[in-house]
Amino acid sequence: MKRVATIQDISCIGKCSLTVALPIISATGIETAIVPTAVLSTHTQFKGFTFRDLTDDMEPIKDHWVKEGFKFDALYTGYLGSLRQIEIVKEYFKAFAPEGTYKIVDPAMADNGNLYVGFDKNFALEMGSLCREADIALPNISEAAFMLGIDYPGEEAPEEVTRDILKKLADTGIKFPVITGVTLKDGSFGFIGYDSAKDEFISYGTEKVPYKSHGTGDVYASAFTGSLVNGKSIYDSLVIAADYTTACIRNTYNDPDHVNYAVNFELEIPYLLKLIGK
Ligand code: PXL
Repeated sequence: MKRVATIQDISCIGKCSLTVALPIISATGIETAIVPTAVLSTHTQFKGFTFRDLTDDMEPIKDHWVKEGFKFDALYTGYLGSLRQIEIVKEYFKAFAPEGTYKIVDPAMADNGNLYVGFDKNFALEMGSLCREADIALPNISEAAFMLGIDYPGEEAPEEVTRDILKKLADTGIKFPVITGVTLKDGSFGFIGYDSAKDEFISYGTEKVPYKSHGTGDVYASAFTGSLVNGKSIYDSLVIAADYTTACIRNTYNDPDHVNYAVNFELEIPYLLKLIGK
């Protein structure tokens, strides 16, 4: 069985980070090891959330895993709570990601042009340094702009602007940046990526649902990881993740009882498995 380790927080209510990554990646038939970086009562879009920092546990967990000789097919990181956690994740990469182990970084830290509560511009630049160590980095357009220290170009930035940002990310040393949640020229919704090794842009769009929610980046990155580790190509995995995430958004949009803090990712897991061919 394949094994992934994912490093991010537990938001007890919020359907994001580990409470999304664990069920989605496990459902695709992959053992999913977790490193919880913090425990929050809710994600940070709620007011008054509690936050228990688990940074001090991260290195002992790594050291124990090294002693036990655990191996991973991919390391996938999402929301990280501090600069020190970014540095510790780099140690995980050194310890567990030899050639052949995918390093997937979702620099989950901003949306709609705003950094999440608790982050500053310096943190965003440091996230850039983690993305430089990744095989694939999956920022949204806000995160991409913050990592470059440039003005936010808006959710519906023209494709040329997004491509320019991707090139700039590659110029900083990020090998394969993929900006998710973009609206393409034809009005469809998906991703644009830039493979610097091939000097090639890739993109894909699917039907746009007029609904915006939290946690969709986490759903996307988790489905991407599950698909990639199941042997799909990078491009096919990006497409599968786009189709699945859109289905989750559509499901939520059509559900009169939906919550306003996350998407109905659970109800579309059978569709994800179908896309992966499971
Ligand atoms: O979905 C990203 C995310 C992950 N973890 C925490 C968050 C958010 C977004 O707000 O607050 C704690």
